[in-house]
Amino acid sequence: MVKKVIGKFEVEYLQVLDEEGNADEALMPKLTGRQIKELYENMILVRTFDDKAFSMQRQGRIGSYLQVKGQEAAQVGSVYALQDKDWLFPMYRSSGALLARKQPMHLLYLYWGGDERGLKSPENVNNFPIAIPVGTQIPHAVGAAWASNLLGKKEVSLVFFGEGATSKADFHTAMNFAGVYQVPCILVCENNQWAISVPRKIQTHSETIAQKGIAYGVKGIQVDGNDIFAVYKAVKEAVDDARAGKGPALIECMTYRIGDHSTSDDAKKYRGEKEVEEWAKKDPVLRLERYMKKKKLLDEAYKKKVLENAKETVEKEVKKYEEYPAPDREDIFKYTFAEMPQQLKEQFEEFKNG
Ligand SMILES: Cc1ncc(C[n+]2csc(CCOP(=O)(O)OP(=O)(O)O)c2C)c(N)n1
Repeated sequence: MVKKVIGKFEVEYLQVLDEEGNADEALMPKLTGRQIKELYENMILVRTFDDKAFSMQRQGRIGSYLQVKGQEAAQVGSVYALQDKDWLFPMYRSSGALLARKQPMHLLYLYWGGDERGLKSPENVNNFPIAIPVGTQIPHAVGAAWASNLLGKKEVSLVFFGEGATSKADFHTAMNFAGVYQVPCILVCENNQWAISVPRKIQTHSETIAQKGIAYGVKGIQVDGNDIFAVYKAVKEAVDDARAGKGPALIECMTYRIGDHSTSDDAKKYRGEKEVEEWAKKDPVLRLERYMKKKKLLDEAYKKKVLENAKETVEKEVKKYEEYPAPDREDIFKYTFAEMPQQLKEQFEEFKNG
């Protein structure tokens, strides 16, 4: 691992793949050719899902949507290090992580179509619902990790948040708790350089997010977040350590939000196109393709097939979403309280009698 002094503090920095797709073999995580292809296929599926979601929002077929574009490596690489029994705490930009973590695609479209049933986790995997309030998922994840320790389970929590969220009390409370109780929680910051229109430079006076770990006695590392091998390696080591009782880790993935903040935003109003173009050259999908080409893991026919398969899956899942039965209107009465209060019972009776 390279120690890099960034500003006043020394933090570890990890990059395995350079921008041309050359790997530092000494740092390369243990992955078979099949696993590398699986990571690639997952990233293409996420991007295809994401592009479709964006265009469906423009067509009025889903509601507001927050694009993943540019952050696929940070999300897919991180969750690849988890076991199904581990706990994932996603934020609103974590559609890629959820897809890679077996959340059925049509359910994700359902959620973005405004139907909360889309967030129900499949039975065999522990996905928490998406948090829309900035940062509130961080103490939840740390709390779940604490519970795992108290129950003597070897389950790890992993939580995603942006660099903007690290300015919130939720982050600091969670970091302190994680450090004091040495909980098995991996805190993954997707530093995509912008919190809506607030650039990282004025978000925090810290040169890195990783150094914020120092104050709490939590291991902090910065990785090239557009390098899927660096992300996977750092998270896998942190997950293994956490599972072995060695406590939490803060992992800062340096990445970039290629799209607008959300479908209600226009980033051209506050950031230059040159910056976006520069980051587009660091595209995580492009970088992995370059590596795979060099290793003879990818040729044009395979690439075409992967994209075709992804498009076919997305179209099938969109159809499933659009044909999904509407929720029962009685559910609004049934699922708000564990037990209906008297007043609601009366309203429910009135509702049933039309
Ligand atoms: C508690 C709370 N305050 C404000 C907002 C409005 N808001 C939505 S996203 C966002 C910026 C968050 O930026 P960052 O944490 O860097 O994540 P990113 O959106 O870049 O992935 C804000 C202020 C919110 N959703 N929740």
